[in-house]
Amino acid sequence: MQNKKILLINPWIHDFSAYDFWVRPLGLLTLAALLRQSGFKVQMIDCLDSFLKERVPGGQPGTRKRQDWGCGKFPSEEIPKPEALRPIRRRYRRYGLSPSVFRQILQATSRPDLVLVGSMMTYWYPGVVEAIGEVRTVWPGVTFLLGGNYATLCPDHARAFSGADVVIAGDGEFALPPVLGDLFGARVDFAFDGSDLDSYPYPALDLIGQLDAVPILTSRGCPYRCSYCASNLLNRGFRIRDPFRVVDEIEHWSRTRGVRNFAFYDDALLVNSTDRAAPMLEEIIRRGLEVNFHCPNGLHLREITPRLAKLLFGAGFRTIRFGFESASASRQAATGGKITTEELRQSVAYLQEAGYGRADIGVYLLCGLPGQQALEIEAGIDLVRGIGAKPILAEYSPIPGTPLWGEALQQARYDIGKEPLFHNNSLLPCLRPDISMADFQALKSRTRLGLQERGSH
Ligand code: B12
Ligand code: SF4
Repeated sequence: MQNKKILLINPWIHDFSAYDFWVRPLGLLTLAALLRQSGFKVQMIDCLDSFLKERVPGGQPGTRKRQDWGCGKFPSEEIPKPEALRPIRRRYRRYGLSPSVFRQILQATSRPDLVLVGSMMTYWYPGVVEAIGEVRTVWPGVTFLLGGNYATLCPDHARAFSGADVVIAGDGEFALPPVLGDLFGARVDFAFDGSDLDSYPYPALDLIGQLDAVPILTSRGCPYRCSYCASNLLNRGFRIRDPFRVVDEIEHWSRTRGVRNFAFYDDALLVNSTDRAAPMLEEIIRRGLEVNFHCPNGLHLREITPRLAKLLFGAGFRTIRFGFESASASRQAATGGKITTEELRQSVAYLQEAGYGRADIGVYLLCGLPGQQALEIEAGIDLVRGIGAKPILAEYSPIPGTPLWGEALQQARYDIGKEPLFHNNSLLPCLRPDISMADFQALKSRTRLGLQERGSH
């Protein structure tokens, strides 16, 4: 496969709002590393790379605003809403590179033998459609393979509307070799052991511009089965890495590329912490790695002990977010039992003792679940504030195939079964009809009462 060129594309986000909370195309970068190991020539265009514009010949520095911690605003421009979203009275935007810069990059790139397109949120598929359309205009006849979360969770929709030639569900490292073998008429093997995450190469981060933050995984999947979550549909069970190998990777990016900010993408970073997170944190401290860690995904509060809290603080975990979701005991039990209110109180107390302040301890509360009353959300906000943490409302995005999907389908205000655009969390598609948008805004304001905002969220 020495001569075969593969272009990987991370498409734009089309949405009402988007913020770069360390958003990097980790799945595509992992596939790029495996492809390169097998002898393919790989190139990548990350439409969300805020620094890419400067790499275009004659390109000007972007107007992006970055924070010190490697997150910040995406460049964006207002675009017309897709037909289905016309009645929504909010502005719609394309986040990422301008299409003219994208075309310039394509023109400076030699024609690939194959294009791999990734996808993240199901409701971001218009960015996929646009990217495929743009590339087809430049290279008619080139073959497109589409994978990622949208392709996995909405395969029929993706086949009908994305414009890709082949739609591939699931982890690309397992699915791609036979497809590439058929396309190129030769056997393709990726050099990794699917049961051992440490046998994967590091993601090909050299393919994206300036590395102001690096995404890190210590595991794939999650042992829990919460009814609103797709983790189980997207992963082959719960697989974990050796904690010392994770620290090797952090040290590698820190020493070779000067990276100071790392974002954990795990679904279950703290699960089985005695064997995983605790030794990893001790090793980070022992090696004297002076870097910042961020956890935009909810961590498991149940795992926090006084020792683990001190280790998190000592190792440089700056952005910590926890999944609590609801103060209702019946909701906690019905959705999967990952946490109780007593465990929340106890864990927050340990985090405070370790040195974290109220604004540092972000606690996610799901809102807009099917049938959920405003009182339940309000009680969650008051509880989290009352124990000295920061409540963060996480709007529920209904996901096909999850246990809660049936209820969501019945109660949604939009046709979520037909149109993935309506999965958008910011539409609050399953919000009860007796909760108005004004009520919801009032709940949002309640989360901020008495809180001096600090940090990245
Ligand atoms: C990290 C993460 C984030 C990060 C950003 C990540 C990013 N790069 O954009 C942050 C924290 C910002 C985030 C935010 C949110 N997220 Co999120 N997130 C994830 C998470 C945990 C991991 C994604 C990841 O990088 N995995 C690791 C890499 C290695 O895997 P991967 O990208 O899937 O790639 C593999 C395959 O997909 C495939 N593949 C990928 N591309 C391609 C291409 C080809 C051609 C092929 C063949 C294969 C292939 O192979 C890859 C390697 O195995 C997923 C859950 C999950 N486990 O996937 C949720 C998930 C995607 N998020 C979800 C949700 C709900 C949200 C929020 C709405 C939460 C909220 N209520 O606020 C917000 C929305 C953000 C917004 N609107 O701006 C949902 C999806 C919802 C939907 N309708 O699509 C998920 C599935 C979690 C869930 N609850 O079930 N998220
Ligand atoms: S604990 Fe988190 S990642 Fe695991 S199933 Fe529940 S919501 Fe998903």
